[in-house]
Amino acid sequence: MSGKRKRKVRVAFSKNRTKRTRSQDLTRRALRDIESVEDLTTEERVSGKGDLTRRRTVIASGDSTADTDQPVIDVDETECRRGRVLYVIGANRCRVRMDETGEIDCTVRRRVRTMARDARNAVVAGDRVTLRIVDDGSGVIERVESRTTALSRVSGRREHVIAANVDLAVIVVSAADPPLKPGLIDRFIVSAEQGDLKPVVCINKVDLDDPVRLQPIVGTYARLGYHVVLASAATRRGLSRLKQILCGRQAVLTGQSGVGKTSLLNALQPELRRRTREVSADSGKGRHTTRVAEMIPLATGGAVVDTPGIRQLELWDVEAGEVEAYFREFRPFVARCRYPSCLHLHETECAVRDAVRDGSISVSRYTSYVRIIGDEDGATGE
Ligand SMILES: Nc1nc2c(ncn2[C@@H]2O[C@H](COP(=O)(O)OP(=O)(O)O)[C@@H](O)[C@H]2O)c(=O)[nH]1
Ligand SMILES: [Mg+2]
Ligand SMILES: [Zn+2]
Repeated sequence: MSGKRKRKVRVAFSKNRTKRTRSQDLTRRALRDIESVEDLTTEERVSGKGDLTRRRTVIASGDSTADTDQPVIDVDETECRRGRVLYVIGANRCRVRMDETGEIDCTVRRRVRTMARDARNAVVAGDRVTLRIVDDGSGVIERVESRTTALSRVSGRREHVIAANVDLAVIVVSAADPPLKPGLIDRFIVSAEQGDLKPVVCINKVDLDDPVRLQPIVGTYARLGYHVVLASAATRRGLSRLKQILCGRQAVLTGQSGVGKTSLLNALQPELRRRTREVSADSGKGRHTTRVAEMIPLATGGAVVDTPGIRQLELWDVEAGEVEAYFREFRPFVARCRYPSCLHLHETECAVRDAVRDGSISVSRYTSYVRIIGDEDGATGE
């Protein structure tokens, strides 16, 4: 929870440099004298963002709550109920689970939408809301409470909040199909840390690979202090551990599409029977996948938000100098760099790069760091 944290102010700035080359250069230069770096260009696809007007986050001084975008609206509480948004239906409607009992379809009152930073996403899964029940039995959302945490990504040029008020981000990847990319785990970790969520790494589909091969990756994240779960929705391996981690918590399952997020939820709570990517047996066609983020209350207490796949994760507004903060193992070293503003790329007397050389920081983590900084300089990788 982040009652107090620095306030982020977003400012637009335009860029029309040729960044692709620059960012690749940057990566190469930074990694040149560090051993055992594989060919960077084949390991991950990098795609340009184009010449956009982009936005940057400026950390402003002073304390504030995580969400400063929702001004307080005065509502006559006596005729209102409180609830939690389960999922959004189109532009202006959502399904809400009320605190006392029952679920209800709601519309979002216009003034709530106009006051939200992003009117298209005035409410998201996990939002706590105050609503009034109207004559036809449906609800009208009168107020959205400040978000304590928010997992976001970029959609087009805009911030898209995926889930609010959750404290764990279970980053689901698969051992195979789609293949495991550590760089992607690191990106999801950054976006979780940025939204004040605690990351958990879950490697699913371990039935498709030799778990011994996964040990180095498990080691990397376990050493950082993150929970790592080897799981299989198919064989139920790791499910009791996952259940334990989720029990009583507010979590979001995040990760690429097809890694088995929905399958894991179904395996944890079979009565859900949520649709996965399987081809439907009767029609033999139609691929059903998770289309919207949906909060699902767990029988064990707590709730999990299942999210649609993210094909290309775009980080929301991370400033280059801010990235090091989300690589927790860098922290002991950054203070020892010669330059206070060191980005640990090609500055001299950089303690972070020394730590990579002597093995205290893993090359794969450092590579992810350099790529993320490179993206801020223009390009976005998957
Ligand atoms: N072999 C294997 N396949 C799995 C496992 N978990 C999910 N799948 C398959 O992976 C595909 C995608 O699963 P789905 O749950 O829709 O992924 P999501 O997009 O992350 O929600 C489906 O065909 C699942 O049957 C697993 O543990 N092992
Ligand atoms: Mg799904
Ligand atoms: Zn440095």
